[in-house]
Amino acid sequence: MTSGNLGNSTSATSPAHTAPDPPAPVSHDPFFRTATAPAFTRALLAGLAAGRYAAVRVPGFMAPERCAEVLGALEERAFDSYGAARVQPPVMRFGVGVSDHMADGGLADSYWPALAGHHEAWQGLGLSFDPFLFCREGLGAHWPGGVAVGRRGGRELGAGVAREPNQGFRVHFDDSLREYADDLLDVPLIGQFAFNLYLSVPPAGGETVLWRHRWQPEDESHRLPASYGYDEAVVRGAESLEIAPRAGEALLIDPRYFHAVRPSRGARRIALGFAVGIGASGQLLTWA
Ligand SMILES: O=C(O)CCC(=O)C(=O)O
Ligand SMILES: [Fe+2]
Repeated sequence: MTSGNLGNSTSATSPAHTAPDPPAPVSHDPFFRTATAPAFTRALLAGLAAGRYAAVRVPGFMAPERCAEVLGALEERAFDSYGAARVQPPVMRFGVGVSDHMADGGLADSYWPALAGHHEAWQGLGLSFDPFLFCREGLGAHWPGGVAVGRRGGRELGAGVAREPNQGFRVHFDDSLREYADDLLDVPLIGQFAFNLYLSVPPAGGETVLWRHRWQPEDESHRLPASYGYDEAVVRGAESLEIAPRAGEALLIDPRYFHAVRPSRGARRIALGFAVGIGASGQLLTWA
């Protein structure tokens, strides 16, 4: 600390020499940052799991022609919305995820027939490739343990959904350890990520924001009634970083940091998404 102008009588008497207020103290965690790379390397995945980064971006993860094929097929279809009681403002989605089938700290039986319908709907798009398999392969290409879709009771969970949060996602965090009473997957997890591949992004808005704050019990006073989300006051004062995703980009975040998506303006914001765990087996496991 320096004492600045203390003892400098000139600046005290002459407005012309008045120094501006010193900037507010800036505190920055050098590990609360984004890495941008051409691929999800072993070092980046390990670094994200270990807390060396908050997010990893891979621009151009999916080629424009492939994005256009998936997007063109999805744009023709009607999207569902997440359960309206829990997800306000509404988020549209194509496909089935576990979050609408939670019961008593576990996964409701209703998930499985819904997942059969999900497979039919995705098959019905008539795509020339499986976009979730493509994403998994790119995600796990350099990971020694490889990648697979997670299982529960021996049954394969859903591989992913297309999500369209045009009005944004509220401030929330994702942590399957806290959401489910027991392990969601047959293999216990030692780390968690959230994966998104952006097919279409708006010209304005649609940013993903992360805050350097993880859930603590006091945060429940900020929880919005019956919602998945929290009042933004829960992250007040926390360091944040904002990511404006590009079409074709893959983003992997540590979803235990509180995060949100800002409302989009001017175009649909459609992303393929799934949860990723690092299994105690060493394999990456995905689910939706
Ligand atoms: O769409 C995004 O950028 C992030 C969505 C989200 O909340 C998540 O993937 O956990
Ligand atoms: Fe999330």
